[in-house]
Parts: sequence; structure tokens; C-alpha cells
Amino acid sequence: MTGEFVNFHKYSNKFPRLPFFTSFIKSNLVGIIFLKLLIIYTPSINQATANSGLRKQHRDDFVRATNSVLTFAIKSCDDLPNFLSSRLFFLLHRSPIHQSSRRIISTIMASSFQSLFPAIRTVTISYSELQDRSVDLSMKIEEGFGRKGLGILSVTDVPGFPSLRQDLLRLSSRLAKLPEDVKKELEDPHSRYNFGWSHGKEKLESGKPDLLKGSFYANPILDTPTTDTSLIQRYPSYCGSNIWPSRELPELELAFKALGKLILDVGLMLAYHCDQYAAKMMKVHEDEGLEKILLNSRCHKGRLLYYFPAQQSTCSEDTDNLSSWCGWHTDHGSLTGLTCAMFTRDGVEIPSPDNAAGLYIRTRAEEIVKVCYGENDIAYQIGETTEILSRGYLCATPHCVRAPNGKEAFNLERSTFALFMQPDWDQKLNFPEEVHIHKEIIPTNCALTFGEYSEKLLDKYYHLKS
Ligand SMILES: O=C(O)CCC(=O)C(=O)O
Ligand SMILES: [Fe+2]
Repeated sequence: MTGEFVNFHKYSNKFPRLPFFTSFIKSNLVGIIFLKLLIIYTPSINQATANSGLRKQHRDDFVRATNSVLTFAIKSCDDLPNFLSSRLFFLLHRSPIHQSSRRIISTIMASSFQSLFPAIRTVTISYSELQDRSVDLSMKIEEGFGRKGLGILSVTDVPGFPSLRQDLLRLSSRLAKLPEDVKKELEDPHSRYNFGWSHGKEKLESGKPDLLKGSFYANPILDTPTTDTSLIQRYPSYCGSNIWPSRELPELELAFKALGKLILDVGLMLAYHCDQYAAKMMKVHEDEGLEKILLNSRCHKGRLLYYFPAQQSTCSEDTDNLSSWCGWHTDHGSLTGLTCAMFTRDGVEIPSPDNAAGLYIRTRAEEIVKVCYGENDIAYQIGETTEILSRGYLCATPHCVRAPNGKEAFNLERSTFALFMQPDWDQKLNFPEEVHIHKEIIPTNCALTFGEYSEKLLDKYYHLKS
């Protein structure tokens, strides 16, 4: 899914904007009508072609050709904002609509209509509602995580959260600016850089090393989840030990653990309500609910992220792209907690200078939206493992991060924190008979542990095993 999306973006960039075509459309009633007809009817024509009795080769050629005209026309006229945006939104919600047209429309909206993205507020649940186990929050869970939901929700008014967020996020640039030899000491190649400092070790969508951001990973709950050397050897990214810069940045450990623990505690409350929601549709075994799985886990992982200022990043190729700071992906574990990012310039906190920069998600309706939530809210997203175990009633959310553009981007840094809550490496996962993601690695009638499942996933998709 992600790959297709990225390829399309490259493909759509090949279409030039021809000034004469733009002025023809804008100054001429016939041009406007032509564009309207093109936008309204291309998806329907493509859908009809896909369902027709033509040979597959011909159907594909035809759809490709009409999509090319549509792409070209929209790219030529991307400053006809109101008409286009409302029309595109309408189309995105139209059903049926040919998949490729849907992708084109949402991608073009995302890449060309910078000021026109729908900026959507997350579904919110207050901390006091969440705390009450007798309240039925199914509607909100469905709106946030359900099959037709937005894909993200946030928890408001969490006591103590604002100061813990600030305390930790302020340390990220100090960590990133430590001398190179100090950061090298904080690296852990054995865990594939899944503990301690990691910079340039992960890959961008282009396949180049990701130098745009630095990450610091640690388990906020357990410094040493196990001393069993065979387990550490087998599951180094879960069973390894934390590495703290105790001399150079001693404040980091406390701040990281305090924030990570709070996001986990709130995540557990949310997990209880997710289980209540899922139980309305399917049988949730007492020991296999999300809350129990997270409660029993020894391998939750925090990630403190620092996005370097633009002129320091060595990769300029991706800067015009929607996923220019962090590529499209779905998180692999159970539930991810996210802070609202902090923007700084020369270490001084500033409001985000570019509204288009930040977290984007692809909703269940295949629409790309910029998500907004309060500075003091904790946002949560479902990971793939929960999507599989809940038979798709709780859906994982594709997301990416867009870098700021233009003058405002100069010297701008972004810091944020993610807590990846995931099952214990020893947790037996009883997969449903029908799974719709990662089918190839999930055996039927056989339970795998989360550790085994993750190994298979790495072998199959990431070819990272040494
Ligand atoms: O930087 C962000 O806001 C999101 C980071 C993220 O998605 C991740 O670390 O998995
Ligand atoms: Fe993520």
C-alpha cells in the first residue's frame, strides 16, 4: 500500500504544469467546464472500465491514460482551490470509485493543495471519562479506531502530562547536539539500534539513510527486561538493556521514564475501553484482550525523536514530499502513544511556523488528512498487531510526517515522543483464522509468540537479519 502510494507521487511529479493550459482553464468558461467534467467523470469512467468485459491489458491501458489526463489537468490548475477541493472531497467519498483514481485524487490533494488539506481534529476522550470503567466509550472508540473511524484519538486533561512532556521534549535537541563520540557510545548495533541513539541507521522511502532525524530508544519501564543471554541474543530489540547518557545528560533518564510511564498508564485505560468495544463484535478471551496483553508486557519502547533543522539535513530530494520528514508506515505493535510535537529554533520554543508541517494520516476512506490535537493531549493510534488480533475491528493507521517548507523552515527543529506499546516477546498470539494483513507469515491453526511473529516479519519484509 505504502509503496504504491510513493510510486504514484513520483509518477505524478513527472507531469509539468503548462502555463497556457492553466490560463485556458482559468480564463475560459469552456475550460472550467472541461476540467469539471474531467474531475467528475474520470473516476466513474475508470470504474466502469474496470468492470467491463475488455481484456485486462486494454482496461489497464485505458485507466492509465484517463488517469494521466486527470493528473495533468489537476496539476496544471492547482490554484483553483475552492472548486477543486470541494469536488475532490466529494469524489473521495463517492462509492464506487476506481482505486487508482482515488489514490490520484488523495495524493494530488496532499501534494499540490498545500493550504487545502483538511486539518482534522482527533476524536477526544477526557481523562476522567477514560478513568471510569463503567462508562461506555464504544462510540468514541469506534469514531477513533473503528472500521469507519478516523484512525486516531487523543486523551485530554491528563494530570501532570504538560510538564512531563515539556521536560522531555526540551532535552531532545541537547541530546542530538552532544559530541559525536558521546553519541557513538550511546549506540547499540546489536539491537539494530533499537536501544540508545540512532541516526542515519534507518532508511528513507528512497532507500537512502535517514539523516533527517535522530532517535533515542529506551524501555521506560524496565532497564533490563531479562538477563537470559539466549533471549537477548534471539530478540535483541526487545530484550536488550537501556543505555543512558548518565554523565552527559543525566536528566534524560528520569524525564524519559516519567513520561513513558504516564503514556503507558493512560494507554492501559484506553486499552480497557478498546476491549469493551471489541467484545461487542467478537469473543475476546479474558487473557487475550489488549489491556491484558499490554499489562503483561516487558517490552514497551519509547522513542524520543529529534528532527534536525532543514539546512543541516543532507537529503533535499524529499523536501517537497508529503512524507518528507517521516515516511508512510503503520506501527507494528499494539498501541502507540504520541505527544504533540514541539517546534524550536535555536533551542527556543516557537509555535509551528507552517500549518502544513506535522503528522498526516490516511483515513479508512483513503483520505489524507493533517491531524491536529492539543499541545497537552496524548494521541493514540492502533498498531498492526492489534488490527490482526481484533479481526480488523480496531484498525491500524498509516501515517507520515511532513517537513515545513519555505523560509520558515530555516533552522527549525521538531521534537516529539512516541511510546510503542507491544506484547511481550513471550506472549502467545492466537491469530484469527482469517487475517487480512501479513497473511503469508501467519500460520493457520497455530499460535506464535510475539517474538516469533516479529522475527518472521523482519525476515520477510525487512531483510535485516544478520
Ligand atoms: O514524529 C511523529 O510525529 C511520528 C513518529 C512516528 O510515527 C513513529 O516514530 O513511528
Ligand atoms: Fe509511527
